[in-house]
Amino acid sequence: MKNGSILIIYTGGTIGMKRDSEGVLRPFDFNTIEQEFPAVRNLHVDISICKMEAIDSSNVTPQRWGELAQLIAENYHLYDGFVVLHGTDTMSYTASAISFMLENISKPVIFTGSQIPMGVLRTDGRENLITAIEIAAAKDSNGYAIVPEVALYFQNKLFRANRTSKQSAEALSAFSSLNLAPLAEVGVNIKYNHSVIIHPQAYFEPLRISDKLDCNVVVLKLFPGLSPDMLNAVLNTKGLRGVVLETFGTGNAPTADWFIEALRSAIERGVAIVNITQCQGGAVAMELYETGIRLQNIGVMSGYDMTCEAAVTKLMWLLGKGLSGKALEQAMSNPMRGELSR
Ligand code: ASN
Repeated sequence: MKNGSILIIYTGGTIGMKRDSEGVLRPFDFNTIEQEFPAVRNLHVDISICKMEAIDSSNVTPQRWGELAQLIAENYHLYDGFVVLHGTDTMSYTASAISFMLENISKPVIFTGSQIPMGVLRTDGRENLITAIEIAAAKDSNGYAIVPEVALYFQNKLFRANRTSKQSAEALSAFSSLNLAPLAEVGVNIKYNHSVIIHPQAYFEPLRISDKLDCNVVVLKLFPGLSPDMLNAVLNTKGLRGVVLETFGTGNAPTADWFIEALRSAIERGVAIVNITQCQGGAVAMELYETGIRLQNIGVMSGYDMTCEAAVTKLMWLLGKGLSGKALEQAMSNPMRGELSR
């Protein structure tokens, strides 16, 4: 008997790449993945495969996130879970965006990929794919999905997708989730961390997608030496609606008047500014230092412990829903998909 049905959605990335005659990694025809990797057929899970145009994930666009969300929604009633094969470079962005765009999710959507191409003997893609399928199909004794979330599986760890960042271009443990414990750790057994996994309030609510994103947002990373001209050039970008400001430490920034005035004037023009830390772990706490209090006083919103990937996709999503002012600030500062701790 089969243990469930899974749709694997292949979007490209190293997991589906081979070297061409010049040694350059290029996407290969998806149909060969089954020849490369027949073991997927031997799992006790009904597996269907669906292919989007294979791209290097550095070419991903918000429009593609919409297409992926639509694809999951169209197939949602047909499968017990989904595995999305995606390039690692922007996987955390895509997976974060999808976590916001899918509303009322009660089935697993597990992103994975690899650092070493599937066509290479020492590939990490094999284990990542097999375990991602197993997790996507896993059910509890009542028949409910064990991980009814958008998650990311890589190198023995399952993370909440919108808590992850790509941390290494070299290590096989390419992703980190420094502000949230893994949803599962994989050794001889798969050990689920049940207290961290989010369950839907109602299991049988239909899935809805909200795929309208407002992309008039920018990520601005502070560094000593940022000039007034550069800052103003960014903040005066035509049509700008939101800024994810990557600040120092616990949300600190220069107190210079030119800096504060530039931000204040952007906020007055209706630009939402969200403060996240450029540290990999920890959270924004603007009340701690004068260098944070000045931001708080002019209406910069706290992004708490959100990753940059979560903050930028959440901001696109909320602006796309038409939120602004206090409603935007409230939604930004509350966990909508477990993306921040408060
Ligand atoms: N450049 C690849 C991608 O993100 C990297 C990978 O998948 N490991 O598509």
